[in-house]
Amino acid sequence: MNIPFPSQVTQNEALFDWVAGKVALCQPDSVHWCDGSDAEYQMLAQRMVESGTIEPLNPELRPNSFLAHSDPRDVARVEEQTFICSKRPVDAGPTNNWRDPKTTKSHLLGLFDGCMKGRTMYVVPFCLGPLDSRIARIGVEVTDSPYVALSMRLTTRCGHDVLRPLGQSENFVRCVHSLGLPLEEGQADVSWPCNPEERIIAHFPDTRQIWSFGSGYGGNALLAKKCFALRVASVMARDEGWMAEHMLILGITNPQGKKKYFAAAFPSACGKTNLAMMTPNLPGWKVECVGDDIAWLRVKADGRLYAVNPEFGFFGVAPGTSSQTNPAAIGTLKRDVVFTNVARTPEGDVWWEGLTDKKPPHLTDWRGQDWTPEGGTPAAHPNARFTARASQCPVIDPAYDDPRGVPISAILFGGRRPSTIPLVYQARSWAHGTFIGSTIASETTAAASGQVGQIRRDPMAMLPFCGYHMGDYFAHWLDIPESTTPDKMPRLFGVNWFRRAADGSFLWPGFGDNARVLKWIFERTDGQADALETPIGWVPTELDLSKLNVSDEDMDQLMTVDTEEWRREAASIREFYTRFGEHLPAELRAELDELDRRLAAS
Ligand code: OXD
Ligand code: MN
Repeated sequence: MNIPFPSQVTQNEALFDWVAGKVALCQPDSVHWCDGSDAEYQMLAQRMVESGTIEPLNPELRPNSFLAHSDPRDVARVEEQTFICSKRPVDAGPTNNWRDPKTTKSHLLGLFDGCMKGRTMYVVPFCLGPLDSRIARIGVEVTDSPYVALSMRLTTRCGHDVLRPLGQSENFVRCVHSLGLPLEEGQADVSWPCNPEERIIAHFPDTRQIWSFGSGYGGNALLAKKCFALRVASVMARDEGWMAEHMLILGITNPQGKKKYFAAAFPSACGKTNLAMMTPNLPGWKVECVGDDIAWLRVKADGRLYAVNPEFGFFGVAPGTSSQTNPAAIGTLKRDVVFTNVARTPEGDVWWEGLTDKKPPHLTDWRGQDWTPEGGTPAAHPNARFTARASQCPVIDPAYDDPRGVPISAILFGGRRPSTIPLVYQARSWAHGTFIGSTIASETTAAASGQVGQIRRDPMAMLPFCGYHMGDYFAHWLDIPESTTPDKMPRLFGVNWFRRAADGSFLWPGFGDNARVLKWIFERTDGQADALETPIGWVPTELDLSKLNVSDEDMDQLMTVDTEEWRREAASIREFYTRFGEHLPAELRAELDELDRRLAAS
């Protein structure tokens, strides 16, 4: 087998040996080493148009853009088939599925033996974080999916450019991915190859390896994203003293031109992309996007916490995105986009639920079937996605690719909570904020397979993404300020855009009006806006509600800290905390005891 090593760009023997080993194991018909060029992008797209995986959209409406329809069995992350293969079960902790590394590796070697027959192996070197930043880390993914290779091109810094900073280093995360459907001689391919019966996504945090088999969708297959930038990176961050978090990063400028950066952790499909690119409904305020999903953070020599976005593009949830809810996303999607599982219009453009107020009379749905509104089924899958370069976002922050990162003034924690949690409240300290982050809960969404709409606790929005024992992860959070002084650390806040009235309707308009909450946070980080102390933290005495149509009663309900509801909440947190046993840091138990005491006194 001729492996096209790019010897003109690198002589890295460890890399060549590793790739050669994977070629010998997977036995592809050919190997393509991705250089990251535009010509390569076109070649990959062309191959997939020919195989029926993607179809071109109308170039006049959506230039250089494509639509993929996945196999209906392969539409979301599969948490129950995702494993952390650390040495001992206790290293993975109670919130992860653990598997023994030795037996899992031999199972994988069996699955991967000959798994790429009849296909091309793509070798994708990629860099997470700006190329020359100290926090950046390199990975290499081998995959038999051109869809994955093309999506990696849109969402990471990848190709030959990455081989220079890698140099001769053996220090790269090894990512092995296969659709798990080899082709026998003469066997016809299907448009979305996958193998749901044998699906497995296995992480080996100790040896920094990721092996994924049987799925071609999103976080299961784009191994740079959830698998590396969160699960494996969280272990690296613990070992090296930094943080890998499921957070957006935004820049916010006030009417006087003062700029700050905030990070915010929300579970999947809770509006991170919308918040990160928001158009504020407050005159003179501006929001710019550094990242919409993942942040790597580290305390630097000046004592402040800095963040970079390890990614280089967006893999966003399409349904619900419109020029009302997220005009900047709509601007991002004008051209050079890969859509997956949205509907197609007769004119050759895309549509999804929420894109327009009125449903089109006739579409081809995400399953490729004729669709009319009367049929009552969704035209786009609820976890349908768009994949696009970050640089295309009309409000991309000028510092999004700055190797120095951006200094963070506030961190927000949120989730979908129909009751109990007020619109916004401020933690009393870093430890109290860590407590708030460790207890966030949310209604489950379509981003992962399983039941939608159940409330589950999702600490720091990392429940599916923390690569080690969650109790130790809490301890790591508590340790972060050790190298600095508390006044230099970001202030921490809880938020809830999703509180509902008795009739089930949302009390808060959300989207651009969330700027009113960001304004209060901005001013709090300057020690300015007024706040009232409650048993759960500081809440605003007032928000800027100019030109907003929300009744006083609704505002009261949004801000209410109901003692009875909170007693139940504290009891449920106490029960949740029992899962972590002796790994739960004493500081968090003390925070919970303090909350109980304050509630009893109120
Ligand atoms: C995502 C997710 O794709 O969180 O970002 O599921
Ligand atoms: Mn996410």
